[in-house]
Amino acid sequence: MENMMKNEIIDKLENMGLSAYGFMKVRTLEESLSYFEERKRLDLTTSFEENELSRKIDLSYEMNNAQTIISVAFPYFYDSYIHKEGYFSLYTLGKDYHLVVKDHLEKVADLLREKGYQAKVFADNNSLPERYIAHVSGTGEIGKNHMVITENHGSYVFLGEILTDFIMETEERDWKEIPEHRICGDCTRCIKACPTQILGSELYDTKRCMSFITQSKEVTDQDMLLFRGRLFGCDTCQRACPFNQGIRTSPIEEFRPREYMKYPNLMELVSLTNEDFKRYKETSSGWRGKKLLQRNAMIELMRRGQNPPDEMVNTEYLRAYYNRLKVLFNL
Ligand code: B12
Ligand code: SF4
Ligand code: SF4
Repeated sequence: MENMMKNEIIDKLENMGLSAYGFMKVRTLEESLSYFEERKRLDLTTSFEENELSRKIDLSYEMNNAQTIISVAFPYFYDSYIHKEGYFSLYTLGKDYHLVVKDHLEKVADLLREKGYQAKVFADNNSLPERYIAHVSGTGEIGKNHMVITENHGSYVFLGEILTDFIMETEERDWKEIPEHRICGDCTRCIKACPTQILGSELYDTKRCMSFITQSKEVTDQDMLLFRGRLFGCDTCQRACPFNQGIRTSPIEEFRPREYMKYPNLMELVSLTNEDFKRYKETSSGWRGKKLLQRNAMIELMRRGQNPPDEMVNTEYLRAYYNRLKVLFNL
């Protein structure tokens, strides 16, 4: 019975084109507590992650009778094109991944529910340490850029999970292997490429990641100089990675890049209306709000020496950045 159910789950995932997945027993991650405490003590965390550590290490926090976690990687890569006049990170180009991952996982969870088991799905909307789970369950390996790298799709994958009360056999990897980053060997390309030079240690300042900085409401002048075309997110350490060269494209049609995301128009973005913003909200670039996209587009526009017309700079928030950018870029 146990194996039949597990095989059905595996068949379902494979039929959806998902080849990287794994299974892990639900438990308390005693081994992670001091690591997470040390990161907090050194002020290396962001407000985007779960900072209540008792939740983060308790894998049953989201479902108290859970026995097994199914970890699944969702490939999103179509191509690595960079638009010269400002670009969005590759993960934002298609439909919002939270919705896509959830939709796919619900179909798998239904198999369990049909047999009378409970199943709850998650995608980046939870306290679960998703990469840790992906490593232990065997979904992928952790690179020196801290990304989960999969065999067929490199690190251009999202992670999702199913928690269930169904007990499954698991083959778990030792968590002590994480800091060894064996998959990388002697390679240090991502460490060299990182614009803020935060990689190279297990204790690194995630607040200094350009992905976080481009998604922050307040940005310093010094950091605005580091955007260099980035409109939302950062892919530099992934673009540098040999495991992302020559990978297969995503089997998931919803992740196909939308034209307006692939070839953004900076003037259009600065003058975004609420109506226009709706189409960005459908992607993974919308969750921080309209004004953040306007600001990021304005940073790039002004870096290129162009002044947006006065009527475009129509909110106090944008006006404040406009004034700072004028000084920063001598316009
Ligand atoms: C907060 C967050 C961010 C922050 C901080 C990123 C970071 N490096 O931690 C910011 C905004 C900067 C960010 C950026 C990005 N993110 Co993000 N982010 C998250 C989030 C919500 C939490 C991550 C977290 O807890 N970070 C704290 C660090 C320390 O943990 P971690 O690296 O995730 O996992 C490690 C620890 O748990 C550690 N660990 C645990 N116990 C122990 C014990 C010991 C002894 C040791 C040594 C280690 C250890 O092992 C894990 C692997 O190293 C997750 C979703 C989730 N719920 O997990 C997505 C997530 C990690 N992000 C994701 C993505 C796609 C990105 C970006 C690529 C987006 C982009 N293009 O801009 C970048 C990548 C930047 C990078 N190189 O990491 C994906 C990653 C998929 C993958 N293939 O790995 C996730 C899993 C979301 C998802 N569901 O798909 N993100
Ligand atoms: S996403 Fe960018 S800033 Fe963040 S670690 Fe990678 S290269 Fe560095
Ligand atoms: S670029 Fe090199 S060091 Fe960095 S994750 Fe990829 S293989 Fe590892």
